[in-house]
Amino acid sequence: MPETTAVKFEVKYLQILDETGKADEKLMPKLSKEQILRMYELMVEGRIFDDILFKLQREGRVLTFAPGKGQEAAQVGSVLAMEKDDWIAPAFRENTAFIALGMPMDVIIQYWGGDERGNKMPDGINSLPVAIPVGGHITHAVGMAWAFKLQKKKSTMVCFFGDGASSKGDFYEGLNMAGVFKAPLVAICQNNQWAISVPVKQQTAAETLAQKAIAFGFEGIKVDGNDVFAMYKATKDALEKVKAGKGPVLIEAYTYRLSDHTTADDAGKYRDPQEVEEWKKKDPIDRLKKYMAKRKIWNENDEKKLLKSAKERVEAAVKAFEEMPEPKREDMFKYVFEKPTAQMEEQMK
Ligand SMILES: Cc1ncc(C[n+]2csc(CCOP(=O)(O)OP(=O)(O)O)c2C)c(N)n1
Ligand SMILES: [Mg+2]
Repeated sequence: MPETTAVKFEVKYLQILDETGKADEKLMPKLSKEQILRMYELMVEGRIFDDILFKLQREGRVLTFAPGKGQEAAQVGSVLAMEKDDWIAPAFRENTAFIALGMPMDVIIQYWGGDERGNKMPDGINSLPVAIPVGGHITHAVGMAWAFKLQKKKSTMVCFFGDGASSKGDFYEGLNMAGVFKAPLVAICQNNQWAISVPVKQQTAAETLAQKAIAFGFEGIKVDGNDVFAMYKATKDALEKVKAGKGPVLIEAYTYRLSDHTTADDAGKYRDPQEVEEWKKKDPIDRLKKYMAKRKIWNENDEKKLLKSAKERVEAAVKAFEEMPEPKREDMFKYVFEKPTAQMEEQMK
């Protein structure tokens, strides 16, 4: 029997800003000088936040913390491409996305300080709470996106999750449904190469995570996740497509977790230090800085000023967090069920 091709697919890859700080002008999205500076400021602020929170945990001033070092471009680029009515569904490593979304840093720290009130989004912050169960929030995000469609709202869900989450049933169930119902969803898989100590090669035999979208019947694109311009453009294009009713988009942000999984982990036990060194050369912040220096819109004096002011902002947020009134002990029983069970009443007493 002669073989013919049933159907052919391709997965595109997008990089605009390379490791040397050179941008492909043909692909460059329209961004003002101010917007580019804002991207840089947010990425630097995210990194400083990360460094300070890591140290706070070591001093016992916050609980286990999940650092996002290395993933700043993936988060800032995508959040800045969003519009006012759009929503995010974060996993647990999206602190820089929160900062870019305008969430007050003391509230973010409150969450990591073990105070559940830090998971209550302030007015105007369109985000679901932090989702620790890996991949579980994908189905919620799809449900919400579908609801937006049924309610004829302009909003879109932007759902962040990791390479590890792509092995979960929630990922397949959620994205399959999103495809069938053409839910307004942009799914951003931050492939940071590791799920705690499990490398991405053990998550999938597929060449890319982006190509999984093909089986769901929508577009998947692989993007250099350490390139803030590419992440911005890919997200903006995806949002436009999704809002035009053309179905969801899956973006694989190809990036790297430069730090430990959390403060409870020691990545040195399972990762080759050489691999980390190679990825440091692709640092998203360094390459944007090189680009800005080339364009003469940034100098060492600007850098000094930013490092100082960003540190001051984070430190002020830490102080505000530490001065917050402590949560009431009984609150942990109050909001689990509509009415506490008899057993919970007894425990509370
Ligand atoms: C359902 C579930 N299983 C296991 C865990 C423990 N756990 C926390 S993070 C993680 C790995 C997640 O990897 P990935 O999705 O790649 O995200 P990353 O941590 O790299 O950002 C695991 C297994 C969990 N939180 N939830
Ligand atoms: Mg991962």
